[in-house]
Amino acid sequence: KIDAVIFDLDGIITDTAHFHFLAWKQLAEEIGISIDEEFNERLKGISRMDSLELILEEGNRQHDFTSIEKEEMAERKNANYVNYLDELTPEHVLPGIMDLIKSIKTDGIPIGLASVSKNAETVLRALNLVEAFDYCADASKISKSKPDPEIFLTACKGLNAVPERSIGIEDAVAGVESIKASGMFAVGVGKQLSKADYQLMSTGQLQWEKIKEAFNKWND
Ligand code: G16
Ligand code: MG
Repeated sequence: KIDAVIFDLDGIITDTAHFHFLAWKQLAEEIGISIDEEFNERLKGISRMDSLELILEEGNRQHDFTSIEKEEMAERKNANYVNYLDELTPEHVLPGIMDLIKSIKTDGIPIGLASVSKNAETVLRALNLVEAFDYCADASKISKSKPDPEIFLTACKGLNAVPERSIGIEDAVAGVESIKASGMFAVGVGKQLSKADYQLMSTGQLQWEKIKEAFNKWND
């Protein structure tokens, strides 16, 4: 029996991961640091302030700014990111996701969200997906970002689900680590996710029957 399926938001439900990258890249360039897509993999699932710290470290500038300046930089990044969200419509739900949600619902299994983003609700609204989720664990409900298991454990609790009988779906290295630390079965979508229990290269390959099969094997 599967208790719940819990989705990551950025990079799984929709490609806001790319908007986060563009917004950070611009901020980084303003202070003379250049980041690429490979470096960006390390920012996925990491909170806003922790992401900024990683970027400053990358440019060896971690001691050059006061905390007020850092707050201001994080706000600037967010304003830029939120601008991108204006373009978001239900058409931006990634391939395979709507079918997957439908199949899980047909089986009567609760669906949760685990996103450390303070913009999670705005994103779900823009995608017209608020109703699809039985419980959302977001930044307001946790104190530690991924890879800590807190966010996935919070989502399980909110759905009355036992982690060992639940499935998490993630595109980030830190996200897969968070799922595994919580005791859940991890579906990883993308490269660098060999720690996942079941790995695919794109959301379009997500098939509920195949996921259940892999979960049952793992659960044996
Ligand atoms: C997301 C992104 C991260 C982002 C974080 C905080 O986490 O993956 O890149 O830094 O949220 O977002 P915000 O600045 O909007 O609060 P998740 O858990 O949805 O992958
Ligand atoms: Mg993600």
